[in-house]
Amino acid sequence: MGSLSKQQVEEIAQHLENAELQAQSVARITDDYPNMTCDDAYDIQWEIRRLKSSRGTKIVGMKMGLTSRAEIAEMGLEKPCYGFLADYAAIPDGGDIKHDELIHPKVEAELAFVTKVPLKGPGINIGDVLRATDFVMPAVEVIDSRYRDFSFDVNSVIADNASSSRFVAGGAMAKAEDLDLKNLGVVLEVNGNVVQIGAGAEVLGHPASSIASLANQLAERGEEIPAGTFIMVGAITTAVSVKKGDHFNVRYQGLGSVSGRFV
Ligand code: OOG
Ligand code: MG
Repeated sequence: MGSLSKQQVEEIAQHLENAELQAQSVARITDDYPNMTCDDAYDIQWEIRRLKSSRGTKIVGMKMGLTSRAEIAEMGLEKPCYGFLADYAAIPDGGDIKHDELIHPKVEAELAFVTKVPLKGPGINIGDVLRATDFVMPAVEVIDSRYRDFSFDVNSVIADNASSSRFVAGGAMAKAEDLDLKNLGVVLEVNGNVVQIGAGAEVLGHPASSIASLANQLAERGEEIPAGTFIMVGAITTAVSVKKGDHFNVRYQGLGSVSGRFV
């Protein structure tokens, strides 16, 4: 159940989208709306999505966030959160990311699943996800909270489209059955230095469980994951702050690498 009026949802959505488009940080919205609920937060996120779509922006995928054990424990969460990917967020592998368009970006190593049939919750499990997966491929997410100092609580971050800002998909695709998704190792380098390492199990114990959670959460709003959806599962490494001039390269076990540069 939500506690905000339709008008409040629209105002907050506009406010957060302006912060994104102008690359200006704002205070956490829960400071002004302490009683807002998770449903309110998703109402705001879906309103931002509607605003963008109404201007012709295409939604090119979904992302999961707060999927690591550390984040779940730190924030006392029951489930991860989701957000959407806008067309302008896609950066080609090896491409340039304009730092000035962002507030305080961080990079995270992720994996993306691409579905071949619709996934409709409730009750979707890892097995359903693996059966519905066309292929898996590497992706690097650039997160950028619109909140001052990256300081947020779970409802603020959900409303802010789970800090989605840019993403780079690349490397090699593979069938899920040919990968050891839990053990799949990842090495994140910034400016040639290894700064984070991780394995797939960082994502809710198994990356496919993140997709199951997305299907089941979308079902609560009468939505499903359509066939052909690109979904980033959540961070395998801790997010690393980057500044203008930094370049990153992420090596994925058996799946090549993904790179990019902040200009
Ligand atoms: C929220 C988004 C986190 C992930 O992969 O866990 C996220 C944030 O920390 O800003 O994208
Ligand atoms: Mg992420």
